Order: sequence, then structure tokens, then C-alpha cells
Amino acid sequence: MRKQFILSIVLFLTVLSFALAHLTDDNLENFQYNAELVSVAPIVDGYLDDPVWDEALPAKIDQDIMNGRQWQESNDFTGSFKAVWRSGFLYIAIKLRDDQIEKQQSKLFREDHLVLHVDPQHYHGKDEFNRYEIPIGMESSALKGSLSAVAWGNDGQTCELSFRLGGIASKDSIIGFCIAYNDVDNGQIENKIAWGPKGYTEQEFRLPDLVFNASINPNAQQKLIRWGQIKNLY
Ligand SMILES: [Ca+2]
Ligand SMILES: [Ca+2]
Ligand SMILES: [Ca+2]
Repeated sequence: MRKQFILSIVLFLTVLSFALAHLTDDNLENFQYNAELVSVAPIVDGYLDDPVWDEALPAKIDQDIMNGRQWQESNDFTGSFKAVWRSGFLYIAIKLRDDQIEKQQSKLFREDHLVLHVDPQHYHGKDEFNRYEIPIGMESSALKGSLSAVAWGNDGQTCELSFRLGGIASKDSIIGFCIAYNDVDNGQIENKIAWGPKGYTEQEFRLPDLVFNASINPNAQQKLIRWGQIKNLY
């Protein structure tokens, strides 16, 4: 009897820990970033001093996708990002802190690098075509597909990117999105930390949502801009 009791406790704890660490559909469906429409686009120069970045909400890069657990902020790695949109472009600002920066190595797996997924159709999931691998400090040679600009600042601690998405960047559109940092310390990949829901791992094929929000009324904005142009005539 006692043995059975212990066995059922062990079973219960196993199921519980699996449920806590495992990605559920609800976790993924309820997880999203709301990118706001802004009236002035940020300048992609690697420095996050544009006024729009003060207003955008930060999202933590704190899901350890090697083991599906939450990453505890430490000297080893801390990161966050923000996103806004304007005139067919999605803009991303990233802040990183890493205790050992490994850059300009001959192989990608020996360099600290960002891994982004941007899936405009939101049905491909993670695939090669929507995957962007960007080593710290790499700018024009990182460009491909819809990634139209990359700039680093503050010795690789800040980064700005823009994606040209055309009509997809419009009110209430939803795209598949993920951002991760592959942390190379002492010559090898030590950590992979992402923005993702509880239980999210690198094996998971599905992507979280990024929603194009427009809290400000675009028509009112356009009227303001037109009014500004009229005023300039006088
Ligand atoms: Ca900037
Ligand atoms: Ca590190
Ligand atoms: Ca590193």
C-alpha cells in the first residue's frame, strides 16, 4: 500500500514537472508581441535613442530553448527587444548583455549571434527561408529576403533591424516571429535564449505571434502630416 502511495506521488510529480516545463497550445496561443504603429520611424543606426523606443514596450529574451526552462538573468546573458512599424516596415530594437563576446570568427557556431524568424504568411513555421542568422557586428552582409537593414551600436550591446514587409505591415496583421541569442562562450555555444512562451524549445516548429497594432488613428496622423505640409507653405 505504502509502495503504491509513493509510486503515485512520484507519478504525480513527474506529470506536474512535465506540464510546467512543457509547451502547451494555450501557452503558445496566448503569447504574442504587439508592435505599435508609430508616426515617425526610428533611424536604423544601432543606437536606441530614437523617441519611439521610449514608448514601445520591452519583451524579455528569457526562455532557455535548449531545455525549455525560464532563463535567469545573469552576467552570462540578459536581453530584451522592442518592435514598432511604419509604412510597410517592421523595426526591431535589441539590447544584449553577454559576459564574453565572441565575434569575427570563421564559423557561425563560434560566434555570438542572433537568430530571428519572420514568417509573414504565418504558416511556414521555422524554416530556412524565414531564418536570419546575424553575428554580433555583422551589418550589410547579413541582409537577405525581407531583412532590409541591420546596425549595431555600443560594442554589440544594442542592435536595430528593419524588415520590408509591404502590405503585410498593416493594422491587425499577424506574422510568425521569434528572436533568439546563441551565446558562444569559451569557443562553443553555451546557451540559446529566446523570446518565447513557457516550455518553448528549439525543437518546436511553430512560431509565436507578432501583431501589428495601431492604437493611434492612421487617418488622424495623415491629417496631421498634411496639416504640417500646408503650414510649411506659408
Ligand atoms: Ca536608432
Ligand atoms: Ca555568455
Ligand atoms: Ca558570448
